[in-house]
Amino acid sequence: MRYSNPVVKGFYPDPSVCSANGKYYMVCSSFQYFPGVPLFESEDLVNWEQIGHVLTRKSQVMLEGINSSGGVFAPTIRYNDGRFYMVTTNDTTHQNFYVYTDDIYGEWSEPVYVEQDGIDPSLFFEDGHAYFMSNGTDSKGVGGVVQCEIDIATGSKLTESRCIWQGSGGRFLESPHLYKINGTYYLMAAEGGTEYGHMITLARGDSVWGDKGEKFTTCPDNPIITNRNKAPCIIQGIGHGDLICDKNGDWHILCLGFRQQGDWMPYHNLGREVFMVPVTFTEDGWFYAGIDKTAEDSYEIKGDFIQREKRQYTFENTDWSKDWCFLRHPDMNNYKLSDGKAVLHGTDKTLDDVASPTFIALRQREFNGELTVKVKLTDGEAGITAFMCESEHYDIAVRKTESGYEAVEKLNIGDIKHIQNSIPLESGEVTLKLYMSNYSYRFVVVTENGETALGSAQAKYLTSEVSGGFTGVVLGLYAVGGSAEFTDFECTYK
Ligand code: 6LW
Repeated sequence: MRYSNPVVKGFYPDPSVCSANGKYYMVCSSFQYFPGVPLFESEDLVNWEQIGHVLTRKSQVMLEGINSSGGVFAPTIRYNDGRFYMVTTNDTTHQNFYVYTDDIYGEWSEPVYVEQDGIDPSLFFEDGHAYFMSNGTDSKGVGGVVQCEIDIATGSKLTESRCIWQGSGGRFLESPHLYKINGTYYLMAAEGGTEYGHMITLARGDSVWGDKGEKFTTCPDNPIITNRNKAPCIIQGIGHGDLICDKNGDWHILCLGFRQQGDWMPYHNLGREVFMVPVTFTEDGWFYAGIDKTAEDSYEIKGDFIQREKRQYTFENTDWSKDWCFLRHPDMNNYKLSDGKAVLHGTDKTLDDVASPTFIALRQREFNGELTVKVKLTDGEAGITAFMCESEHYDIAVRKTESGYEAVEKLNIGDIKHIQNSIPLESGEVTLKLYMSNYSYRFVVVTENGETALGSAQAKYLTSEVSGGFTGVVLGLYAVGGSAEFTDFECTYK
């Protein structure tokens, strides 16, 4: 069959994948959002269903007061001896830790910390030994891919941390993963930074520590995939990936990439998404990805199945604990989430605060679509937000005023906080609509008198190119300073 990329759309960066019991499992970064580390399952590597999150309890991860794009960085998932491990970094507290479970559908353990610095940790298991690597600094102060052997029961180091590879010369060496294939140890990583220069690079050795137990040997044909010289091309930033062998013995890399808004519009608001590219081994024992070492929007994979795509998201067909996310550590007393209805109790925390305002969101999956929701406000302010981070977000809301109610459209772009439009309303009960396209968001209020356009704003300001950081736009429902009931939610993509 022929599949289309991305295989998972929207802000799901830094994919890591493993296979177990005839299925595939994938995790992604979650930064300031809670629960942390979305967890997916697949039968075929093309169709991915989110089955939950790994970090579901506050005790597993500290997110209090953390900055946007801080918190939970690139995770790795591995399966060994009947047990799943997820290892990650809390970049805000500078801690590397792993959690584990024997039941992929159940809860994961409390964190086990490893005293090695750096980000993007990974695990490699062999013959009863567990190796921990990260992009950090070794015991002698040498930076690069750094590895130690650990006691997997306690996280304690059994050897010193040693630099095993310094990459192929690109900046920001990250996301190292080690694999043993036909007796050779392959070390795959990303370089170039998670932007337009991103790439995946390769090294190999004859032991877990590299050739002659010393250092890994760099592949002469790096990078093994990048889209940095591909233009005009919507798909950019290809890098940070994990290697997986399918049931037919074919190899693939699941990696991150992003779709820029247009051929000549190098901004991406959907965040970094999951792409899959085929892998080819060469006669000299190296491998590369993609047909010509670039990522395309579709590929052939063996098998007779279809690629399913969800185009419509409602309260009824989503799961509050799987599909939706909160900011930092939410106080669940402020949320009543039931069949077909969300009642949100706002606090004094707003979307501009580095805190946990009353807010619940889905990832924006496509450029083009529309979101509709009925809001019944009693007091304060409540509405929809296209949310990149606390400094960049667009909101359409109902507000209580001294004399009644109003609908308001608010643009927040860095230091510019602008109310673009507001109209009086007869009651606090109204339908709000957000129209999305490649280049803009449009805001509409629906009353008995029909649709009233409040205005529009350019999508390019809700991007990493403007905001910096590593997240993408999520579509949130929020309340501040009062309570509101949300019903008839529908988000549909074209
Ligand atoms: C992550 C690094 C990266 O730790 O971005 O694209 C960082 N790669 O590997 C944050 O996602």
